[in-house]
Amino acid sequence: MTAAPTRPIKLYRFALSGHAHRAELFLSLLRLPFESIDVDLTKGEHKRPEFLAMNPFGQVPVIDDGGNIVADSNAILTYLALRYGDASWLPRDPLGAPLACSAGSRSPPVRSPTVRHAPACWCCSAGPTIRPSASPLRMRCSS
Ligand SMILES: N[C@@H](CCC(=O)N[C@@H](CS)C(=O)NCC(=O)O)C(=O)O
Repeated sequence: MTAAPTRPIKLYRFALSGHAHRAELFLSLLRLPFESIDVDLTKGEHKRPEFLAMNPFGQVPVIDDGGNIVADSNAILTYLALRYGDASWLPRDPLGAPLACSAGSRSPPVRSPTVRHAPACWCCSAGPTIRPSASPLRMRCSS
């Protein structure tokens, strides 16, 4: 665990991205200085070479912490927890750590023919009954 960064962490995000919200929330919970950089998915900014250099998958969120580039919300949470958080955020033992990490990938525990799962991310779906592939923005969300 190290002290808070002297330079703000850059968070590349899209305002409607739930995956980016995860990263933003955790940065706030850890009270880390950060600046948000909007990547407009509707304009394809996430597929530009400079963004693909940070994340070849062309997806938000991505963080840049003093030159450490981390993409993928679960990876970002793990990085931040290990670097700036104590063990209450992420256990340091071999079984506890992966258990906490996998919690970020799990489906909600609601299973019912009438209650549909919320999509992993609202920015890529017009509603809980519409699959992300049917998104009017033609974007993809993965867990
Ligand atoms: N596994 C990734 C998924 C990220 C993701 O699906 N991001 C969406 C926005 S919520 C995105 O950038 N979609 C654009 C695309 O795939 O073209 C994570 O957890 O960060």
